[in-house]
Amino acid sequence: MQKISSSFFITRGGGKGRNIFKRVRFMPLYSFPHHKDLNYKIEKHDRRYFLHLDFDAFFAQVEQRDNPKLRGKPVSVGGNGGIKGIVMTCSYEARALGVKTGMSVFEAKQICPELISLPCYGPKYEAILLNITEAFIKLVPEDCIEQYSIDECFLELTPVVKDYFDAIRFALKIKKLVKRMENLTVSVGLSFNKSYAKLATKFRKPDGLSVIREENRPDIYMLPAVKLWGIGSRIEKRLAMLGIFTIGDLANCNFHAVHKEFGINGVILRKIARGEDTRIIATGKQKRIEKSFNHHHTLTEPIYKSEDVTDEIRRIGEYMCRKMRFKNLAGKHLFLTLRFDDLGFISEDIKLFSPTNDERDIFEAAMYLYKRFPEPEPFHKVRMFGMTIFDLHPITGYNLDLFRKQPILPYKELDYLKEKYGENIIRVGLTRL
Ligand code: DCP
Ligand code: CA
Ligand code: CA
Repeated sequence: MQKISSSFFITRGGGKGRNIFKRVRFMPLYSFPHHKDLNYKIEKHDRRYFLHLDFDAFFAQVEQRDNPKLRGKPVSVGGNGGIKGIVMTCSYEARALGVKTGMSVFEAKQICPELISLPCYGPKYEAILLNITEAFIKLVPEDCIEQYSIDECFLELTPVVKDYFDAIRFALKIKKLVKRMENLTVSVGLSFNKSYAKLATKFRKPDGLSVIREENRPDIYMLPAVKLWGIGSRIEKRLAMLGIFTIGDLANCNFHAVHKEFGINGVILRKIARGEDTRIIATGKQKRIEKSFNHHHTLTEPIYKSEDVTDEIRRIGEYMCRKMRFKNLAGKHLFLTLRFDDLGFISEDIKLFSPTNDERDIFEAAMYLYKRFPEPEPFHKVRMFGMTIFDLHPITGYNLDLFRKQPILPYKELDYLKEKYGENIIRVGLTRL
């Protein structure tokens, strides 16, 4: 099962409330379908059943659930609870009065003076989808569950249903289960591919259940193209310039015209419009592996003293290793880049014997590279430190090299502490044993 966590978006330091706000805002809510996820060996899915689930007015509904006084009232979530900030979402009562996601709270209050604006509490919302997807494991195989965003998931029902009637019964069961577990309503869409299922969810909200079957194609083709997954207002405008307004226009348009305008993404959009989305449930296993990680840090005051430079290299290495561990990857090819005040960028690289995400190895390799650079001096100080790691390998444990002489460190626990209390709470000593 693929799980999304926003913990990597937490900024270092800063007040608690700010972090919570950032955690949610920076979640990758809508990613463009990637062409590598499509299966080009088949033209379209045949007799497969995908269910898409999306919570109604998510953050607002949760707040109304937790405080009965807010029920039936126009409520918005986002901002600091006063008039500052942005409306991240609002209850259906507020929507009826003209409040919209993305407005400033100030603007929303002018349109709807009785609006109750609440601050956002990210961790509470994040836990909900995790809870219900855990429960789904009892109903469908684990690799049929994909968390897509903070309030959305896909389920493939093909292994557990035999036709649409069965699938609808199953969808109703899921809706009831969510209501019983979390006391929240969801809207669901059912179809033979993921994009059409996601499209169907929007048809009836709140608490809806909609189905798109093969024979509904003429109705789907009449809808505006912007309703499709991956099409936002900017792409909508560019499509309009090609004379494409509806899903049907996109489905029937000239292949080369969209390819010329959007490249491979145009081809994907056309396929999605035609109901030829051949993606399957994305589990952690099928996830594309990152090709490289890099991080650059520019100092406000350039440095030259050996201990300062060493400390900066060590810090950047620690950060890179934490990033790799978070993604369960280990790298083998390391680049160190420095920018000197007078010499410009200089880069050196080294290939390691085995992939690692242990900061002791990365620090040692980086220091070995650093010795190849001209030594920083008061008249040529270092302004920027950069590290890139290529040749990434997926790992299951933390240390791959069984013959290593150093003790294995509890990196999982260390990372947890850093995530919770900030980068500086704990550091690994680098003196070799
Ligand atoms: N969200 C956010 N920033 C955005 C959009 C949404 O922080 N730009 C948050 C608030 C939403 C949640 O993500 O409650 C889910 O987003 P949706 O787009 O699914 O919107 P809602 O669930 O609020 O409403 P709907 O009933 O239309 O799905
Ligand atoms: Ca939603
Ligand atoms: Ca959503």
